[in-house]
Amino acid sequence: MLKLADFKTNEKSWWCPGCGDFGVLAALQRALVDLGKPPHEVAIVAGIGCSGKIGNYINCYNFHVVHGRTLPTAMGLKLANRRLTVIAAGGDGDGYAIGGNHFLHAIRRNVDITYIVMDNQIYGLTKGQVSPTSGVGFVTRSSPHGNIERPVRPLQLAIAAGATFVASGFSSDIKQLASLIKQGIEHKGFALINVYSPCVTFNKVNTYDWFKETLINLDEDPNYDPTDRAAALAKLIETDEQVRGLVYKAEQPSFEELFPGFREEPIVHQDWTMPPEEFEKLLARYR
Ligand SMILES: Cc1ncc(C[n+]2csc(CCOP(=O)(O)OP(=O)(O)O)c2C)c(N)n1
Ligand code: SF4
Repeated sequence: MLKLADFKTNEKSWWCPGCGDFGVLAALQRALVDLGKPPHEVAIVAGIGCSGKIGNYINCYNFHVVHGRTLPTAMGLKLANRRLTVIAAGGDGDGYAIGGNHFLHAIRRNVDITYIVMDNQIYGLTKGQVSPTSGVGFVTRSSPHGNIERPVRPLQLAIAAGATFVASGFSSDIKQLASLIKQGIEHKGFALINVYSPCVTFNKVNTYDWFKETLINLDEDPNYDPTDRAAALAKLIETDEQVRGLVYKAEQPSFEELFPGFREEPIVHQDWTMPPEEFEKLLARYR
């Protein structure tokens, strides 16, 4: 039987006391224990940012990749060995600014990975600049007169781009977040879990108390139907994405199921060796 301790490392935490990312780490570890996934069957691909440190604190395969490149790396891993549970994780800057284009295409491809974005509406690691999810008027070190750009709305963007699983978590509700992560991992295809994860050092506006007051819990609304795409979009527009819970879910074939080369054994278990003379012939065709 797996225990939480199986997913812990001895690495000293680099996060500020009170950082929302602690809750995300705890929820992810809880979800993996509950799903009975042993550490050697799990890989986490983490981006650059405070949030990207999460991979150091969880005992499984960990790839700390170049800023904004979590999703291509995670998709490559999954396609090479689809027996792995692959989690991509990073910040709102990592995912929606420099990695924004990959975000759209990962959704479109529907590779079976789970993407956890720790959304603190600011750049934490680089000490408090505006991020793509920062609100209008937000005063930061890079916007001293208030942010004039309208924010990206990741949940609406994901649904509009064809996402098959979209959830919104809050890092101080570890129970709900662990449940959403579990559902995301169990979902066949790309699963986005955007988590409101306060940066207590640089963001004094979007605090724990602020989220507690504003977030509407969709999981507690008996009239909310997460399989209704139009209703999900309408709810996100109406609430300006101040929601938590399962937002939208649809069944669609995943990329691996559709692509003939991946239907058999995972690539890492297939024999790809080629006799040297055949390899030379192949090379000659391209000279
Ligand atoms: C190619 C590249 N551009 C810029 C940076 C600088 N940089 C490091 S982390 C980061 C943004 C961090 O914000 P976010 O992704 O929201 O993560 P957080 O630290 O808030 O968790 C930036 C711009 C970098 N490391 N690499
Ligand atoms: S700077 Fe912000 S995001 Fe980074 S560890 Fe500290 S509280 Fe967390």
